[in-house]
Amino acid sequence: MLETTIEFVKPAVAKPDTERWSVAQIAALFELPFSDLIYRAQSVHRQHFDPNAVQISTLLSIKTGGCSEDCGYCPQSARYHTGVENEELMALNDVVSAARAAKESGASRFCMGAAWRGPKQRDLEPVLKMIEEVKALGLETCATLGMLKEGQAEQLKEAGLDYYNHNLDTAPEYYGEVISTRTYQDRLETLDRVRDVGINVCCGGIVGMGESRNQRAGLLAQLANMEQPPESVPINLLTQVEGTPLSGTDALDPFEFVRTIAAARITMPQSYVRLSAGRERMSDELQALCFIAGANSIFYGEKLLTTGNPDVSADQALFAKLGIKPEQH
Ligand code: SAM
Ligand code: DTB
Ligand code: SF4
Repeated sequence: MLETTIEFVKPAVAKPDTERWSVAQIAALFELPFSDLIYRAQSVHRQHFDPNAVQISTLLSIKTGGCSEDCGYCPQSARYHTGVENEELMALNDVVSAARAAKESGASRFCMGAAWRGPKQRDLEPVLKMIEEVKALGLETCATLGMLKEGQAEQLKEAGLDYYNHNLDTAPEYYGEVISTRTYQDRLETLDRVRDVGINVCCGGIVGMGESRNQRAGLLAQLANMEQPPESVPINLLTQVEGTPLSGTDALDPFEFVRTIAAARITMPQSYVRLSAGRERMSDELQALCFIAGANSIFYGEKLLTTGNPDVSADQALFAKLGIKPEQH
């Protein structure tokens, strides 16, 4: 198949040309013999992080389903028949109880997700209250609410939001195959708004959507070449949900997934690389390889937003077997 390559979509603030990773350089990392790549990633990891500490975040879907967007991977889009019902925004008390439970089971960050194209002002106000109360429990706060309009990032910052998650999802040239209702540029604008008000950026993507290796490298180039790369980089392995357009996509080779983690670690040495969606279908051994390749964050708790995640007891057993300790903030 003929593949067009867009080298890099320049965000408003990007690294100078001399400091950038080219897509070809990142693709060359993917081509390394597996041991050489892992050795390099683990060496970089040890220069910047405790190799035996993993940050843990718990996710809660505060507003599930009925989303207007057409993201081809997403069970929450109203356009696909996936069995996910359209629910209202959760009540404040229920969110705070879930956050308290997450803290008790060892999470240091609580991430609230909403199936919105972006928040309307009347949506944002109750979420600001949730952020304030979750923060008051002594947890780091994170939210993922879609695109932000002018002035909204300021309000989130004011409420005490520590991180905003907004993913680029894939390389610019593959993006149009997956989503049509918002552009890559829209996403970069939201990320700039978040960065400008001093909220930490959580931004990554999904692999296993049928993209090429070059396109996986292209996603990483886009992230690594931001003037300030994201503090947190979630790497999701597509969770295929029946009814979504991407259901039935050929599964990604697990070693290719580990290579993606390693390349993320090498190109973004100071970022937390989060092993995100897809862990439920990964063996302990595969997850251990991901940690060795530089992943140092996970989503913890039995559910992601609408799909499953490993049992807390399974994660605790895995951490014990590997001598990994949860990182405190
Ligand atoms: N609606 C908001 C938005 O799209 O920005 C926030 C929630 S949205 C579900 C957050 C992210 O979850 C998406 O950007 C995508 O990267 C990830 N995601 C959604 N469905 C997924 C799936 N089936 N497999 C892997 N990742 C998925
Ligand atoms: C991210 O990168 N992955 C999380 C979080 N950010 C919001 C979401 C994964 C969702 C997986 C599909 C679901 O559970 O609905
Ligand atoms: Fe909506 Fe977010 Fe799902 Fe896209 S990823 S359909 S914006 S909930």
